[in-house]
Amino acid sequence: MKKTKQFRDLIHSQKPEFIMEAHNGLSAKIVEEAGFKGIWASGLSISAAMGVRDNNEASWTQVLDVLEFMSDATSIPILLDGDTGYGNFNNARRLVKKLEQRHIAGVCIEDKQFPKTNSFINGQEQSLADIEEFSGKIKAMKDTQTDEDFTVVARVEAFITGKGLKVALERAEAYRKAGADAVFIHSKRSDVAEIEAFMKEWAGRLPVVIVPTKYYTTPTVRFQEMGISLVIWANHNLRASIQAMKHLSDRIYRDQSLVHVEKDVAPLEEVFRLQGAEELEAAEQQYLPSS
Ligand code: SPV
Ligand code: MG
Repeated sequence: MKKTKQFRDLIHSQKPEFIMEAHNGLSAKIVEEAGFKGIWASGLSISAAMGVRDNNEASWTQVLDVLEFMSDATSIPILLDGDTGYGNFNNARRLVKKLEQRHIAGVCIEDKQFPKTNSFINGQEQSLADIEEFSGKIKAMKDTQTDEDFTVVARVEAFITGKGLKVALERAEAYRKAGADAVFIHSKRSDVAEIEAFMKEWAGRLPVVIVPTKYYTTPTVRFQEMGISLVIWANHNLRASIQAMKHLSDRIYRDQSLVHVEKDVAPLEEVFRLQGAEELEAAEQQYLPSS
């Protein structure tokens, strides 16, 4: 099945579905092998893996290059965290064209200003995009896609910027009218109060996506009760790799030896397996002249 259709089915599933962050070809492959039905190409994680900030310091074509590796390495759908769309409606619609060419299933754009700042950094000081301008951007993206199953998710940053439920609902409704396929409602509270309030009033007008990074203690069953369609575990492969790499580098630096770490790292055979070395060996048999 096309990746776009796979993703469309996910967001329209009757129960919450779960997708997992990846930030390069390797982590994308690991997410697929774990059993996830989709991948979140996180802006935070991709930029952090490049050693830059989540402020559009990496150019959109650099992000596209990473995505291409992620898409080639996997067969499950990828939802790109497209930040604010990297410009105005024109930049955003060109993004859609390029994503479709790379078999990316959908893109999420957030209603903030370019260059964006991560939602968990000084959210109160961040300003929202003009509602009309952002709606036009969504419309342009939907008008550009050639695959009817390509998904555009509209991310509402009202709560992040200190605005209340009324603003969140007004914006979500405007983006629905503009043609968005789903709404991502974000919150930086450690409880689920804002999300719950939104879900009550929203009443299923479009599928809703959440990222429970800050309210991670909320039992997953509550998301089901609220009618959430898609839960994104947004940055945990990146954070796990930071922890693991720091620990390992410190240890090897101190020990000046590999003796104590060998048991803690993936065997080289596992690296080769993940890279698909076996397939190349078989292809060599088939295509190289035998000596
Ligand atoms: C990301 O993963 O880059 C996101 C989610 O946009 S968050 O960091 O929660 O804003
Ligand atoms: Mg992001």
